[in-house]
Amino acid sequence: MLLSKGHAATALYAVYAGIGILDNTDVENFCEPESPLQSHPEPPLTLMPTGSLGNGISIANGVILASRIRGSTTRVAVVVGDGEINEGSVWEAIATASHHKLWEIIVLVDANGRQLSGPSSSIKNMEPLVDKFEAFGWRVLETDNRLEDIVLALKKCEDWGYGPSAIIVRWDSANRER
Ligand SMILES: Cc1ncc(C[n+]2csc(CCOP(=O)(O)OP(=O)(O)O)c2C)c(N)n1
Repeated sequence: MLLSKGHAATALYAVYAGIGILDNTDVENFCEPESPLQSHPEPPLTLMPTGSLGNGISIANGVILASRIRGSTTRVAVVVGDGEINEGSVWEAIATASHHKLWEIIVLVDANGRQLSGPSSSIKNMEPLVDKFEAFGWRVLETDNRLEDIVLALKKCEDWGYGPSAIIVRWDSANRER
């Protein structure tokens, strides 16, 4: 799993605590000067720092291609923000994944309709997202942000097996700006 929107590091640290990589004391020291838990994920605890937005899909592409060269298979899920995808580098990576038919990648777009300084639609509107991903040769699913629905969508992507998949995670029906 790759958290491309690194500013959501607290969610990542909660997962680390849940799977036993951290204990609760570590989590309580969040952002203290000597803590390994800073506002963006950092090595050595997290292999790849992602505080600078727009890099996660490229990193996942590299991980998958390197695995293929080694003769193994690595599946990578990447969480990106709907503000983050304003970055041009995201779309270069999306084109690269379809060129190499990277069926091993699943991108989850956290389409919460908000970013740092306001509504994503007024800062730089990237809708219609489904059409855009499909134009790049991706298979796209849309779901709401309930955990069980996201898990269901991930399972559907696992069965796909041909090229890259994206899941647009909508935060409410009003957010479907198509
Ligand atoms: C390359 C880069 N540019 C700008 C920023 C500053 N920045 C931090 S969060 C953010 C908004 C991200 O919005 P979104 O991806 O929608 O995430 P959300 O606010 O929904 O968590 C920006 C622009 C950054 N971290 N990296």
